Amino acid sequence: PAKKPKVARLISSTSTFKARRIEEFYDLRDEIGSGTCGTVRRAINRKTGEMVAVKVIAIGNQGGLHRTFSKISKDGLLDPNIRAEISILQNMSHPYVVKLIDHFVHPGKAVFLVMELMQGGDLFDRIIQKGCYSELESRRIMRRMLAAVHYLHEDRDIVHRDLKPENILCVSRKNDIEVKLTDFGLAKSITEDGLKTFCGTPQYFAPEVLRRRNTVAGTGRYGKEADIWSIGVILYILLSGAPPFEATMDASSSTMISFDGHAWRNITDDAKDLISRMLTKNPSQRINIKDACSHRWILIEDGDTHVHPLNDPVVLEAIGGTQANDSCRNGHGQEGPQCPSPCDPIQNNNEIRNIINGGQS
Ligand code: 3AM
Repeated sequence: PAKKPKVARLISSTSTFKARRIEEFYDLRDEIGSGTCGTVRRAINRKTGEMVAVKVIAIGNQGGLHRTFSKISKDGLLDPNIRAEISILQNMSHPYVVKLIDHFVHPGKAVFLVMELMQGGDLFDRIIQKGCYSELESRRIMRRMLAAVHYLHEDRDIVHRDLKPENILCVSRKNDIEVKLTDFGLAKSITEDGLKTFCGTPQYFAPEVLRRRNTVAGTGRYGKEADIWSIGVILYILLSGAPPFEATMDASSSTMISFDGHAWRNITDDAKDLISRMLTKNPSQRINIKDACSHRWILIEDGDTHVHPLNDPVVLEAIGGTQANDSCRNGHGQEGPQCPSPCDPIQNNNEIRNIINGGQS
């Protein structure tokens, strides 16, 4: 009998990956956007009509996708990193984490991650459009992101390692608050020793991550605390429309954070206290995720119906099935109050984009 080709034998030997063709199950449509990991396209489930987003990670130099090929070799074998990303996503179930619905491997060509469709674009673009968020809105976004990170850190022992506004997606165009975390391309299960690989986006790097990079032998380690630092940077940007540190790689290890600018005039001390605790340089003194979720600024009663991370897991599971659509499930159809600190979006735009991107695409 004819021997099965080597590649097919190896692919089918990894139970996680199915050699099914995506076209049989999904009608691939227009491109939504592109990132460092390839393109994201809209698609429709042929059976149910459900609209989804499909992240296409190409192998080889096809269709203008040139960037991620090192992840999969040309003979179609999956790189352990991408295998790890899929495995992390497959086991993820949380109302504030973008859901992986399915995945397809086309040996030698591409990997397709079928994801829950987020209709509202990313938080980065929202910040650029709005200039900055009001304190009420920022708190509501933070609650959701802290709940997602609480799930990663406490329930799954995973560090995201690339928390930034580009990886926070909005459920709908009409709503500024309902957000979910995505892109686990750099996420890792934490070991007792802590993580050693240097990765992420410079603007959001914690000092201990920078220190590790600057050590020749790379002996430094970093863990969950680095994610908290990144959230602190995001909160600072939400409230002020500007980043806390210069884009240079060493800024966060040498500069004190300042709340001096005009934008901070009307921000409460509680908000500043949480930011200071998140942006504490010594990781062992930095606030942890549990305490951040229970910080008094986060717990202020403001009518938000957000799912608290310490709620019953059964409640979380029930709400986790909610699909993205144009009407907010929490009744936040209306925009929150306007930003109390008058910031000038046009003046800030280019500067923010440059600084946030930290010189990276
Ligand atoms: O290229 P832009 O920034 O417009 O918002 C994400 C980004 O768009 C979008 O794809 C681009 C590359 O990451 N994106 C990622 N995941 C998505 C999803 N699940 C998504 N859009 C909708 N649903």
